[in-house]
Amino acid sequence: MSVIANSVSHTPFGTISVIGLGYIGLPTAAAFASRQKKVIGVDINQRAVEIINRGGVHIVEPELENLVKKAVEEGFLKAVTAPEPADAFLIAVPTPFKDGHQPDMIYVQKAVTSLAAVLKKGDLIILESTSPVGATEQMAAWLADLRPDLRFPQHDAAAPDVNIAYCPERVLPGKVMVELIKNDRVIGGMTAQCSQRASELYNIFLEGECVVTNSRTAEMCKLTENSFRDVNIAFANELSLLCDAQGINVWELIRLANRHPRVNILQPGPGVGGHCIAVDPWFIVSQHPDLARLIQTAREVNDGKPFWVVDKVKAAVADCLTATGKRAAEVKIACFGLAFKPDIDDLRESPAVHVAQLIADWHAGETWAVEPNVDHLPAALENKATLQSIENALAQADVLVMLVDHSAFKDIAGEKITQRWVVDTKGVWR
Ligand code: SAJ
Repeated sequence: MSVIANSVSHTPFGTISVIGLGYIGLPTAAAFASRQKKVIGVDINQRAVEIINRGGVHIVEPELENLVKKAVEEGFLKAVTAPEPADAFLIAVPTPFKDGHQPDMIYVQKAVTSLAAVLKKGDLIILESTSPVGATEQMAAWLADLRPDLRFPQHDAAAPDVNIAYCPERVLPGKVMVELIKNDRVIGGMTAQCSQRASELYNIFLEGECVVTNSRTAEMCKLTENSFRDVNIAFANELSLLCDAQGINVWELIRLANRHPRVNILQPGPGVGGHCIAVDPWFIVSQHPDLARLIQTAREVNDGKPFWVVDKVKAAVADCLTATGKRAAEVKIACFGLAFKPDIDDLRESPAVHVAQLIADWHAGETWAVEPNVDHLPAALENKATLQSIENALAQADVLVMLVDHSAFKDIAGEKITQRWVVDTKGVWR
């Protein structure tokens, strides 16, 4: 491992192309454009391309809209639906998993196929999408098949026509524009020269360091970071089950244990969501199911948590029926929070939505969702639940289910919660 200083400078990159204008690609394109680089953003989503070319954004991320607007107005950023020639190509397309938790590299393959047509000698290609180990070598093999006229690093490490590197994104949704600039960057070139070139590219806007390794280590590094977090959250979630069985307050327990100088336990919740932490560990497991036992178990613990929460809700409702004499159809259950984590509006892959859906499918009465960050329900809850205000839920619901520790929920004063049946997965109203 070595660190490349920010001062390195060789042939400048005239035009930079970012393929995939989602949560990572668009902020990255905007970051280059903000440094007065000519940036071509590519996305197959025509609507997104039109919005960006009008200076708008199709995703919510603090500071992003202003940057995109300025970049488009000043002529540094344009969006298109098919690649055009450039000096560097960054691929930031989704890598979901398919059946059996196998990584699905189809979007990377499509991006590579489309850019191959405009590739020329001297270009740099960087894969940023979270990928299984070996994906960069696979990408280089696809390119060699598509462009037999060019020499790639696997053929000529000393002087390839095209440099290739894997450089994972590591930014936290909600803080992307800060972390993109400040975080250190792991640079996994197929050769030392590829790493050098990739570092030069990121140093256009990076304030963190470029830390150089090979492509396989860089691929594994990204998977490791998110698996580490998943395993640690699973530990907290497992503790919450154990504490419940023992009549112990898990949040107090964690607070106490964390007073130890070498213990730092994360927080339990209704499960793990988002598009990264609940997905990426499977990329390790799928390649080595026999070895990745802890990582797989952590996934199972976290994926099992929503079902445990629903069992708690069922028990609360049963108790409520006995105590009040109401029929199930008369009981209102209010789910507080639908986002995949606090203070964001992103409901995709959210354990809170999963819990609300399971409750709505089971419950004979009304299921209410309280989510101040959205103005309509996701498809999974359409015709099953209704969106309600905090006030209505507190005034009228029989059972409260706390799923996301949004600031607006943490601010609710204890005396306003008069319900006897509260299932609090975040320890906010304890
Ligand atoms: N969560 C808990 N307990 C905790 C922390 C988180 O239950 O103590 C839950 C959250 O509620 C959420 C899920 O975990 O449902 C994931 O949230 P997160 O904030 O841990 O992570 P993401 O998915 O927003 O972003 C992660 C980050 N990875 C790491 O922190 C190692 C980010 O740096 C990555 O760039 C991002 O994944 C990604 O794109 O891979």
